[in-house]
Amino acid sequence: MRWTNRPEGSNWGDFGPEDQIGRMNLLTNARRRAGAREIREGLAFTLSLPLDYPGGNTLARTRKPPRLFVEDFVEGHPAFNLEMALGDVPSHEIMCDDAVILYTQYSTQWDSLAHWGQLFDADADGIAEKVYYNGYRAGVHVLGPEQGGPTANALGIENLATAGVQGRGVLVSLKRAFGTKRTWVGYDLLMRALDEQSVNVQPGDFLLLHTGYDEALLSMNKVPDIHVLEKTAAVLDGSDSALLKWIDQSGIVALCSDNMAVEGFDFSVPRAHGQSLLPLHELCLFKLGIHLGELWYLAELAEWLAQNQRSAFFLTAPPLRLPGSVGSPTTPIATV
Ligand code: UVW
Repeated sequence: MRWTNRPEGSNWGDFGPEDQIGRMNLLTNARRRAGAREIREGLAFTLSLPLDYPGGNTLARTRKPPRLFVEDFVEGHPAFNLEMALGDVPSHEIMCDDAVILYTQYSTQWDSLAHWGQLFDADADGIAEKVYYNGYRAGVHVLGPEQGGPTANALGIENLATAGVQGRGVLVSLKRAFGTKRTWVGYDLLMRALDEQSVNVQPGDFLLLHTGYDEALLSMNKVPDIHVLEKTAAVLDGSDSALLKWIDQSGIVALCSDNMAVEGFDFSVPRAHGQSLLPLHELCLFKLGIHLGELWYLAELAEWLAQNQRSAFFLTAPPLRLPGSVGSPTTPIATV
């Protein structure tokens, strides 16, 4: 057993001692079939930004735009627009190959359960250690450069990739409910928006929040203005315990949004020692194994759903099956 103590309010062990996908275990065959029944028109929406958005790295210093490059096919001959030949005999064919340096959490992405952990005394020895969901440990399972990493040998994003990420999605438009100014949405406001838009959230659902942040970001043409964006669009208020309780009890398998972190954060506000910086991350990724999707492009889907008085659809959103990675780009598709 990796842990003796489990965090208060966590579900560690409930899906088995070796579980690495958390609430995604609730995505059963029956729930996938229920999701597929939401397809009425066959119309599909791509829910990814172009992966070179937001642009630059001012929004998150450690996350940079993708960089494409090419290797030489033979020395001095890059494998791009390359005329092919077999030995000395030219053919009429040309070819391109490429490669990319991809910061996995730069743009439209999934956070894996190894993205956010905590100093917590899981082994009950009186000393807090660095642990992630279900007691997987930093330095033992999630390895930093000093241990030969970076690699998440447990909880890596490949676990989500093999979980069959298809099911019933529901979208609530926080933009429609609260406009495009920064609004901190706790339990009461979220319930109001769900109610006004007749969104029926069921266990096993993917809950998508459209805030309008995606449109603001796209309008900035890859030169994002962080000061404007900090005041733009709704964010969930992770400090609201009633909201956290509802997320737990709702049975959702994932929470996805068009903004940076689903929840709001303001690191300029002083905090008490040990107080969580991102309480919704703590609840979802560390305690319950609810995956977070961020920077999704939801504007067109939100618009169509509003015009058609609908909120549910079939969602397909696998990450890359990239062993050891703590996040991944995704190109989700909603079919209505
Ligand atoms: C943070 O570090 C805030 O991460 P993310 O928004 O990708 O969850």
